[in-house]
Amino acid sequence: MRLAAASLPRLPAAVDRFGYDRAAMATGIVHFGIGAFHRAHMAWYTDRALDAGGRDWLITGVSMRSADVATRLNPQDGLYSLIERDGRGAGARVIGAVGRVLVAPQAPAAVIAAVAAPATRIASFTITEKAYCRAADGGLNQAQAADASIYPLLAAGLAARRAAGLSGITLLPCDNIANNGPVLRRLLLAWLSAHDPATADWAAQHCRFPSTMVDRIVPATAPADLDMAAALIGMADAGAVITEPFSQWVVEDDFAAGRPDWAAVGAELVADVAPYEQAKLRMLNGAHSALAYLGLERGHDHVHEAIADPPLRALVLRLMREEAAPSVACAPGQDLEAYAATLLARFENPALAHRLAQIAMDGSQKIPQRWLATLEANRVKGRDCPAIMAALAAWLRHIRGDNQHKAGPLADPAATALQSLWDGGTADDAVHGLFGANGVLAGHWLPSPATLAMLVQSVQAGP
Ligand code: CS2
Repeated sequence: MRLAAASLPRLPAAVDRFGYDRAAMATGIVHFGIGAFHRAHMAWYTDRALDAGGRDWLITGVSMRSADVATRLNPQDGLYSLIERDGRGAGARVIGAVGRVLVAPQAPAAVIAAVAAPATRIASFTITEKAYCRAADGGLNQAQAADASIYPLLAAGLAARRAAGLSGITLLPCDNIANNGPVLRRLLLAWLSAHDPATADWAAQHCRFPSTMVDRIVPATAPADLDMAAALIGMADAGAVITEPFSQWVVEDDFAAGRPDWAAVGAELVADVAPYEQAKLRMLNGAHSALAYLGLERGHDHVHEAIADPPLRALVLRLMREEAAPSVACAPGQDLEAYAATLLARFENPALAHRLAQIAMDGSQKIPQRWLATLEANRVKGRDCPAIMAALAAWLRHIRGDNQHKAGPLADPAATALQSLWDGGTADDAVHGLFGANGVLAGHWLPSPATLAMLVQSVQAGP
């Protein structure tokens, strides 16, 4: 037996599930990038908001590349189980919020029609940092954007809305990018201005681009996880997702045409997301990336193993408390000491098997907002950041290929440029090619020559 609408009555009573009538609901959200993270986060909030009495917010998921999620979820009527797991046990809930999954390369017209549908009020995104197609100067890389990105699909969908006299929609980015709302707005308007100026004006006037801070640790689902899910729910589920009990979502409350009542189910709707987003990117994600590069070097595979390694644990605590936290402009009542303690406990969760190699991917896209923003804020104040410097050195060795036996070949959209930093074979070339004038990551952090010399030494010193 496999999870689907027809098999719902056969679920064991202990499995939590949605209670609303999906057939009576319209689709209000088109979500781009329907991977495990979305299914454990925004779809879960939306599912419970529908259970609390909301209507017409079903989600059409869009996969930008592979048909994998569609082949898992569509035969199950979009249903899947979300398993929350920690050292004490596991609990499952069957989520009903996803109606169907489209595969953009196979059915671009259906994706455009979904954006243009009168009932659609939100388009949301978890497409990973690189899929926003940002150029080094922060503008849109038009060539990348022309190649199977979200932009041509959104442009056609929004143009159709404008032509039909429909309302604007909210474009809601849920990726780990600082200031993600204004960033998406700038990039999308850049695409539209170049290709359809009238729709650019219309979108600038009628669409909204709120920023969000999203947080839930969701490892990629492994085959053993699906077996565990089947044992819990008493039937096969090819779309099951495993996550931690913790979840946080801070959303700027600025929507063009309404939103589900996410606040009723635990999301925080605020006027300014920046303090939460800074704390999360610099403390959680900053610690994660440090654990990834330093942890792989020290022979670990998973986050919970790396955080139990005493020198690494001390380094991560220092990074969070003494380097990242003081760089955050806090909101009233925001307690970063307590936040660091919660993060530590989450990293220790032994039931997640969160792979360091997964976090180590796409460093060039992640490190600016995770480490370089912290380094720059501290530099301006004259404070050193030895923990982040050690992590940066580990990343440089990772680029050189030191962790290949564990992490495989360098997975990064800038892999070619990064690897060529090591062409001359010296740490000096690599460090200056990264952070010197015209370096691959120049501009985010403005280190002195002495600081760069220290980084060179640290790379050479090794783990
Ligand atoms: C991780 C994040 O893979 C990574 O780079 O740091 O996916 C992290 O698990 C999430 O942002 C947690 O909310």
